[in-house]
Amino acid sequence: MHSFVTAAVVLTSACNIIAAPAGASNSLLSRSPQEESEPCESEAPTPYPPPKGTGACENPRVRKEWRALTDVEKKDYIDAVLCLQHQPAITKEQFANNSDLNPINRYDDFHAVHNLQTPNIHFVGHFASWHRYMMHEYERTLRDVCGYKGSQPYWNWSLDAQPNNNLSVAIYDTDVFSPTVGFGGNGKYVELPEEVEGPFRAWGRSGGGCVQDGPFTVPNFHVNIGEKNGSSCLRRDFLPAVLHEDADPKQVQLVLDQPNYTKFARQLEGGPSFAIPAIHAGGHFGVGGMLGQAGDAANSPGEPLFYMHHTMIDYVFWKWQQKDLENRLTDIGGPVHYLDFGGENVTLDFQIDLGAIAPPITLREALNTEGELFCYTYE
Ligand SMILES: [Cu+2]
Repeated sequence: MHSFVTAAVVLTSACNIIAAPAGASNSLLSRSPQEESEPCESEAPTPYPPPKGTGACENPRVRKEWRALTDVEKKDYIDAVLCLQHQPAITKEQFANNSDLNPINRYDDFHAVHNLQTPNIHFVGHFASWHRYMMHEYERTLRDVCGYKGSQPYWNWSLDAQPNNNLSVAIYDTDVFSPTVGFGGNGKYVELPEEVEGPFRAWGRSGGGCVQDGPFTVPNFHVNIGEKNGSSCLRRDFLPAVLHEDADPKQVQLVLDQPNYTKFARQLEGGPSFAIPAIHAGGHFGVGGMLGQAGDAANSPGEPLFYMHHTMIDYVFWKWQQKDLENRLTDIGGPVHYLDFGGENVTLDFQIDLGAIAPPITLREALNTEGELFCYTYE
């Protein structure tokens, strides 16, 4: 048993989102969390999550695709995300001596921890498990801290991909990007500053500035990590060509067809070059392009869609495991260090952690979505 178990404190719901006043528009855009959320009374933040489950995962929570949620469920989720920005950070101490990362609120915690660990959690054998753990803790925080009753949803981009029509913007014309029942749309178009280099200059980027509509505009939502001036707006820079190509159902199938974990992980993440499509890259660059947070490896959690995208990645991971669960609950491999294929490999005892958000767990624990630690499934 881990030592953190005894130190854990169970949080009760601390943040009650009050219903919009009579006559208010249904639009999330018109809502101001400052006015309508009860200031989420902060209890002493707990450094660690509640104890692990008592052993059996009897009623796994079901994670669903965004469009399978009712409009009320969609709104509950988005309200809970906004609520995180009104809760005090629990990682302040962890970053006390790090002048680059100043988490202010509970949303920033995840962004800051991801930023710090970026060199150690991408293009490694524990990439999928680390992000699985992050999604789990984000979901748990939405529920425990912000009173969210549902499960973490995902965005299945492959439902909308048109790889043969890859400049079409229809992939963004869904409830996921709706200003009223989704995450809002593109950023305002801005010219690319000359000094910005990257592989996507010629791919038809279309935004780059602050998001214009939906719930995550200023002043309702701020990005407080990884910004030159401390705090900024959420930016998006839709790049349909890359999203269509990477979100192609054939790409998903290619990942699912891999015979062992090491091959699965390589196919999932692709390479650091973007010449070859990879499903993980699509959600990032299709939304963040060159100037949006989603396209920045370290700072992509500044984009609320990051969690929808990475839960989709986890869904693919889960689906791959389900094809041969008996073996795949213990199949792991891939490098300990960034791109160090051929070097030391991770094992089931390898540990991952989320800094001050959550304690170390082993990959053995992370591989099981219906075990002692995680208890969820997908539909
Ligand atoms: Cu990441």
